[in-house]
Amino acid sequence: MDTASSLPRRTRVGIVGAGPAGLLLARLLHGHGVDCVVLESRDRSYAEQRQRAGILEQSAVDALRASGAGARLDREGIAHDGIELRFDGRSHRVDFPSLTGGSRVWVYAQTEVVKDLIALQLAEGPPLLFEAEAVSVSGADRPVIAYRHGGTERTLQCDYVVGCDGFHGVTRRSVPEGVLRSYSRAYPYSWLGILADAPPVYDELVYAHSSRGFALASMRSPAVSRLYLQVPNGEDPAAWSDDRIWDELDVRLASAGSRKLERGPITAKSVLPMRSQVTEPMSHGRVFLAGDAAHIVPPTGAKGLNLAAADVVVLARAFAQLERTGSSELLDAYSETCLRRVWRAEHFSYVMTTTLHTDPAQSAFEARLQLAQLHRIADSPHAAAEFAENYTGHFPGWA
Ligand code: RFL
Ligand code: PHB
Repeated sequence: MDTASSLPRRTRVGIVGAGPAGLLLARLLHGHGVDCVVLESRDRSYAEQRQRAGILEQSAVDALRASGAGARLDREGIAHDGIELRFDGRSHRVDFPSLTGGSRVWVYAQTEVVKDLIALQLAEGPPLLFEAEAVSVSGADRPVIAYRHGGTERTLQCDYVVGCDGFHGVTRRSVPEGVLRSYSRAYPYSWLGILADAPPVYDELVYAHSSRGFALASMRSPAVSRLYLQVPNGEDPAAWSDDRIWDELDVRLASAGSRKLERGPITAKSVLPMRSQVTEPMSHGRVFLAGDAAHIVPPTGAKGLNLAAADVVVLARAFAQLERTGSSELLDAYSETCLRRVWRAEHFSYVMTTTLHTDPAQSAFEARLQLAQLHRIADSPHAAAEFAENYTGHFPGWA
């Protein structure tokens, strides 16, 4: 694939970006016999190492299995039947299966999802080019991707293009001005995220509201913890020594009778800003947007990767219908179909974020409202079921 003559010049579906959305879409299209090519601006190891999401909904797990990339996930993924909310000196467990009729989520890192999909794709196809940066997508009816590879600018003629190139990607920016609407919100805080070689002490994820700010205890494996602290926007990670991080986590995660974290070497430390953003519609002519290229959520609800998977499942089904029957009915409905789930997740992520974090400008009254909302989830099975359906992505009656 790397000599100039063997580079693809045309394809049915050109996919920009080899994050989870682009890779999963490529595998699903391949399974349906739809020809496609994936262009990724970074190299393989960068794409595989980027630390991000950790929680998969059942529907994302099902899609990964359908793509052929479910074997290691089935061996190493950890099923979680609930999460713990800590606030106001108490701790409350939300039990997913009993509240949703059997739903649960899976802890399996995005890095591993991406590794599994890349390995499969390099072994079985479709073509995947690393260090191939799309510089523009032109023409809505017969789109052409211009990209840079090996120091040369090349083109890929496509019947369709799917921009899976994340929030900063080029596909959305290539759509003529005035076609797309954008809705967004910034938040007055960020997350300091760490990875530590320390066994998680809690069996499930712990989301903690505290007057000092939000904290989250998550995990990557039985030996590796993933932990987050709310910090001010623009915070320098260097201002946080390892001891300061562990001490602050202990204070914010403390609740009556809870265990202290086990400490270990911190192997990664970064500050992540938060935003909500939705682009509508998620298509223009034969150019489609999927995953973070179309929408961003703050990480609190663990929805970003799951929304990306949900988008490409809809798209793959639509392309399969087009290929099989010539009908573009599902493709024409793509944006509308996806936006329903997108806005549901936007709302949940927003509510969860604003309920659990301390806004530096918030009044004492607003802080009491946050606690009232958290007590409601703890006290009412209806409120808890609403939370559990959203968290697991299980919505009765939805296709
Ligand atoms: P990605 O993963 O950003 O991949 C986009 C890919 O496109 C490439 N690219 C280009 N390639 C070619 N030409 C160009 N011009 C290109 N421009 C960009 C990029 O190099 C990259 O490889 O988007 P995708 O595939 O839509 O996937 C979205 C998810 O990565 C994202 O939503 C999640 O990580 C969000 N998220 C979480 N989601 C969950 O479902 N559960 C979680 O627990 C969860 N935790 C998180 C998260 C995101 C976080 N951060 C970093 C904000 C935790 C954190 C801390
Ligand atoms: C993670 O493990 O990285 C993670 C888990 C849950 C979230 C966000 C991130 O809500």
